[in-house]
Amino acid sequence: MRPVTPSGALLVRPLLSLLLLPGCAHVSLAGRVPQASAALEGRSGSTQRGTADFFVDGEDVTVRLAVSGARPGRHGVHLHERADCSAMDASSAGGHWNPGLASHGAFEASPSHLGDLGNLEVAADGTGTMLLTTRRWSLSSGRGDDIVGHSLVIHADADDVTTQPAGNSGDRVACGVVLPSIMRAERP
Ligand SMILES: [Cu+2]
Repeated sequence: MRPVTPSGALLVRPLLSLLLLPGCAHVSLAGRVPQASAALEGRSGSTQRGTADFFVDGEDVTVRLAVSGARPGRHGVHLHERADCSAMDASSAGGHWNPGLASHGAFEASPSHLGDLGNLEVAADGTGTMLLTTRRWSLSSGRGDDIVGHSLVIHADADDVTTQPAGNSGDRVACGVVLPSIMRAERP
């Protein structure tokens, strides 16, 4: 269908947003190149896959997480300390990224770890997306709040954002190292 009148054109936007539902998370970041990404691979027996893309806009850092082949339900998501997903249970990623030595909590809660991202909701079809923006992180700054050099981990269970030190979120079922993007389209 091709809109030929102004009123017809108004229909295009809602139709497009229907086409861009979970699994294709380009809704608000269309055309932007991530400055860093983590390619997520299944661990602890999971075959799920996914991508976490990180975008910088002034002081804001946005993470867009998308997974497929995951178990439906809520899953704790954290940035873990070490850039190493090599272990089959992702234990090589170490504990939560927590340079401030704070207590574990919800995303951006006070207190919380710098790596606390809350929970990812996975739908019945095994896909899930998550979009969060924060000013607590930087990217390729070399500072203590730099997300590069850590790993993004998805857990088998929901993060209760209360239990120390990791929200009782169970096995590590996906892991990916955060790496600066090769494509630097937004850099001079
Ligand atoms: Cu974790």
